[in-house]
Formats: sequence, C-alpha cells, structure tokens
Amino acid sequence: MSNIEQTLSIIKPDAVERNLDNEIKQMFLKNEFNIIKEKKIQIEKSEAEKFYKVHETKPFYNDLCSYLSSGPIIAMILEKENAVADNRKLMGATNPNDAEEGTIRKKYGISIDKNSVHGSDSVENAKIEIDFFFKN
Ligand code: IDP
Ligand code: MG
Repeated sequence: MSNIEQTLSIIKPDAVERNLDNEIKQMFLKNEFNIIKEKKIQIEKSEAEKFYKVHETKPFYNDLCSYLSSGPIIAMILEKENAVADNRKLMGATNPNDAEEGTIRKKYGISIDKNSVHGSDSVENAKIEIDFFFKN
C-alpha cells in the first residue's frame, strides 16, 4: 500500500548564505522527493518563536529563534512515500558531528545550531508546519 506523505523542509540561513540551496535540493530530488512548493523568505524573530514553540523551555531557544530569523531561508513542501521519516534520515542527526556519512547535515552542517536544514518530526507536525509557511 502506498503511503504518500508531505513534510516541511527548511534550508536554514547558514546554508542559504553559503549558496548550498541547489546542492541540497538536488539531494532531495536524487532521493525521490518531489518539491511541491518552495519559497525563499526571511521571517521575523516573533515568527521563529512561534515556529519553535515546542522548544520554548530549552536553554537554546532564544539563540535558535534569533538564528532562524537572521537571514533568508527556503521553506519547501517535500512529498514522497514515508516523506517524514525518509527526510529525517536524509538530514542526519541534529548534531552534524553525530550524523551519518552521506546525510545533509554531515555534508553541510557546521555545528549543532548551524545544521543547515530543518525537517518535520511527525506527520502531525508536518501538517502544522506546512500550514505555518504555506497557508495564506
Ligand atoms: P531537529 O532539528 O533535529 O529536529 P530539535 O531537537 O528539534 O532538532 O532542535 C531544533 C533545532 O534546535 C536543531 O535543529 C538545532 O538547530 C537546535 N538545537 C537543538 N539542540 C541544541 C543544543 O543543544 N544547542 C544548540 N542548539 C540546539
Ligand atoms: Mg525538531
């Protein structure tokens, strides 16, 4: 049975700044993701705070929200079978030092905070995050 899903991916400021967006998009396409929608935007810190609300109590929350709003990002809706889990796998571990060879974060991530990409962590959150960026 097919299980086509959508997930939200963000190319974060560190990667956009280094012009890695095309290389990262190619990795998605080579791994059978379709890029359904995409937009390049810069968000306000208050919007980043909303987006990352689940991390509100974490010590890194303020820096994280400053960072996500520090420069242009590319938000994308990715679609394929098992998109949510497959994207998490392709991204690699949160800390690029722990990420497996061949993953986006291993290849391009600089540090745990500048780790180049975001990906939704569940089908439910994917819906919420897609709406956050793409619902008018
Ligand atoms: P994820 O992006 O792999 O889903 P989360 O735990 O959801 O990881 O954390 C969201 C983002 O917060 C991470 O991508 C990373 O940029 C940042 N982050 C997570 N843990 C730390 C930390 O311990 N120090 C600094 N930044 C962190
Ligand atoms: Mg997360």
